[in-house]
Amino acid sequence: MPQAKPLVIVTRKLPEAIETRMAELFDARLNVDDHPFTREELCQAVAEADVLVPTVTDRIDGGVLSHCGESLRLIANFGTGIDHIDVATAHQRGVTVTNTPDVLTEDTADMTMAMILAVPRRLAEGERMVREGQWLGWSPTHMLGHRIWGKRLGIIGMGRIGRAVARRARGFGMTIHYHNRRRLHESLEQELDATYWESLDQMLARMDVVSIHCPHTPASYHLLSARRLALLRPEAYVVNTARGEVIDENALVRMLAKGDLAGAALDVFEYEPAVNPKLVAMNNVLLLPHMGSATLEGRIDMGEKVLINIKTFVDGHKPPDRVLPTML
Ligand code: 8YV
Repeated sequence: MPQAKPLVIVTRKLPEAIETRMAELFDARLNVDDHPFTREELCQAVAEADVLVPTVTDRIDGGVLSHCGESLRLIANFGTGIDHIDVATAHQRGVTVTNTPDVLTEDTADMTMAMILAVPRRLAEGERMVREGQWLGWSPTHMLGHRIWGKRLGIIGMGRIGRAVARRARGFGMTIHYHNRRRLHESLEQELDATYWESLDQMLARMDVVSIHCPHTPASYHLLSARRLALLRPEAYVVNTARGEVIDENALVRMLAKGDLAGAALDVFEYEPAVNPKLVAMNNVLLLPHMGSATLEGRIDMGEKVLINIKTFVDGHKPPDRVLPTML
């Protein structure tokens, strides 16, 4: 007798090709209208599913996991960051967790590079001016920004994305500095031409641009605290494509408002999708709606990773992208 297909509950709308494959392989319950799951829906999903496919918009904490049914064995996250999932509790309950690393590295690095350029060169500001009919013509002193080449880029978190940003930024003539939990192997450091700073504080005080690429964990929550932000030079820019929680956003807003920082480019926010209205009113800030990895190709690659993780698991093998509590 053929075994019943596992019930896979997907919390958000995925690219069509992925949904089609999902429905062929599994008993897939898809989110046709793409509404973000309520907490109640999430609790119900973990109670019913064999496999749950959540995204960054689903907070799967201990409370949600306490509703886990007997059948839930795998949480195959559609995304790399897993700070929205209580991985330790999932493991205690015998639930495997996987994510989708690697495939969004280059897209996120491209977006970061665009953001590093955008604020110092005033791209969004200039575009708004033209669109609003405010451009009165060229002048030698009009819309002067700051050059990026020759400047120091400080990367916080030199993992896959941090390194991909370093490679790009070198091509733009920036010098690369980094702070990481562990120093890179000498050969990799040489290849990236990157200077390691054991002390984050000391690095911050000397950078022109600081870009965040570490995951959000209890240890990195408010890593850029008010005290650390105050170490930055007033000419410095902050770029964040990682997680909003890594920066004390209120402290950042206060510094920008006082002119203690040159600007910021933010793709993620501490309370997203809510954005501090004070940021919205600032011209020297680029605000993006968590779109760092948002390419169609990348989303398909991520979906394929999710499919492989589920299929491998269902076939009784270890899925390739397991996230272990010890990795966090
Ligand atoms: C994804 C991300 O778009 O993968 C991540 O961790 O932050 C994003 O780039 C999102 O997580 C999809 O769930």
